[in-house]
Amino acid sequence: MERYWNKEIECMSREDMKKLQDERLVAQVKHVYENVKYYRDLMDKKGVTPDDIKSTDDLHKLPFLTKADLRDAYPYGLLAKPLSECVRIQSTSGTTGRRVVAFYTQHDIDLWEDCCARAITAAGGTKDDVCQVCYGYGLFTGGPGLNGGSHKVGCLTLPMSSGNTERQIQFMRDLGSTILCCTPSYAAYIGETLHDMGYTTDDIKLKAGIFGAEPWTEEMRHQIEDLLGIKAYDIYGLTETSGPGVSFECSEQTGMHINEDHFIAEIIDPDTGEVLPEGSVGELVFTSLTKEAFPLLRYRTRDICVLSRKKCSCGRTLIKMSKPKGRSDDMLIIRGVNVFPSQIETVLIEQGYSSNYRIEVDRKNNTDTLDIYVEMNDNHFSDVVMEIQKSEEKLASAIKIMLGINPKVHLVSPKSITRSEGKAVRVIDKRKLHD
Ligand code: DLL
Repeated sequence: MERYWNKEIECMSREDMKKLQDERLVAQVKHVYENVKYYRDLMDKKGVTPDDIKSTDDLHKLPFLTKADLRDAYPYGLLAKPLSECVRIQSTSGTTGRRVVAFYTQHDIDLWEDCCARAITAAGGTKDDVCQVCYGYGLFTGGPGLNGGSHKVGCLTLPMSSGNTERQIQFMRDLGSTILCCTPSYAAYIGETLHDMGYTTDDIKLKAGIFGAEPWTEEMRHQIEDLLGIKAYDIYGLTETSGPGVSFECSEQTGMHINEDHFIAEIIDPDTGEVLPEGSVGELVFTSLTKEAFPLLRYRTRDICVLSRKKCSCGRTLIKMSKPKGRSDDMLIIRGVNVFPSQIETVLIEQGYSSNYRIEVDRKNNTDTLDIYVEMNDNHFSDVVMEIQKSEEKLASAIKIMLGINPKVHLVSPKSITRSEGKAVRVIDKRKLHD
């Protein structure tokens, strides 16, 4: 039986939802125009005033906000409430050269946690569950967001944070955790460690996992489900829009429902900025309707996906987004061909390898090179050089069929690729180092 955290909203008719969004958008644009000089200047430059925005049909008139704007306005330039009303910041790690600092009023935190409560409920969570949260705590939004959602639902919450994997498993066993929240790469690592410690899925009580914060394929979903004996649900969000819980999967698992009472999603052509019709692949843009302290309007996420209003068997009417293929800035262009790491992951898992791999791109003699390091597992393990070479060639040709370019595959010993406890870093583009 499908459970809802807020059935009235999650199953609201399209007509009523549009009315709610219209009202909220008009008020939000006014709030931002009056309180955020940076965005007011962008609107003035475009010749748009709050009076021009009468409903969501006028959304396209508003200027976009980009990561570059966030950098320009860092740290306080997009703040829409006095600091005295803000109670928290969260931030990205800044490893990709961008540090985003987001601000929250208490009301913002309540709404954010409510979105996470919807995700936990959609994954079957109730107050009888034991929810182990192994996303990082601290500045990263994963730990605090799911922690808050879990409290709201009334689960017994284990605020583990990431790391110390054997201890994670000990707690999981001792306390009978039923829901696991972490990145998919860490879930795979926990599953692998469980089996390495000599346990099976019969030794744990997990039933569901809520995994997100990084791209992961359907193939990886099945692998994690088998390793942990659970149903694995996707969850999406970004620091700029509060954190996890912007969208979440239901039992149908054909995309993530976007919490449309809080966020309007658009898909645009990343090159021209043109709004594309439903069903088109493009860049996801969010307008937050209810955030007080850090309300971004038409924020370009760089995430590439598709929106769909197809009727969902779970009963929710909220629009769905497909799994992001990866960010447009994650896409590699190798010898002129667009390559998403997720395409490589799909082939590896289909061919019976694990999700432990590393992609290295370089440029030698003016030609791009693509090296893929993959761990052998028990099925493929061999110390006969000829056999290893044969497996490498077989895998390389399967990847060539997917990508259209030839990689060099290197099979390496089991457990030789560093495991991830948070967001996995699987791509090393050495070309950037040379440029
Ligand atoms: O990763 C928030 C989050 C925490 C989401 C826990 C889900 C679970 P950031 O660190 O700001 O925030 O990174 C946001 O991560 O723009 C996507 O590119 C990527 N991302 C997040 N969730 C997914 C997902 C958090 N389910 C960026 N699938 C986003 C694919 C995801 N990519």
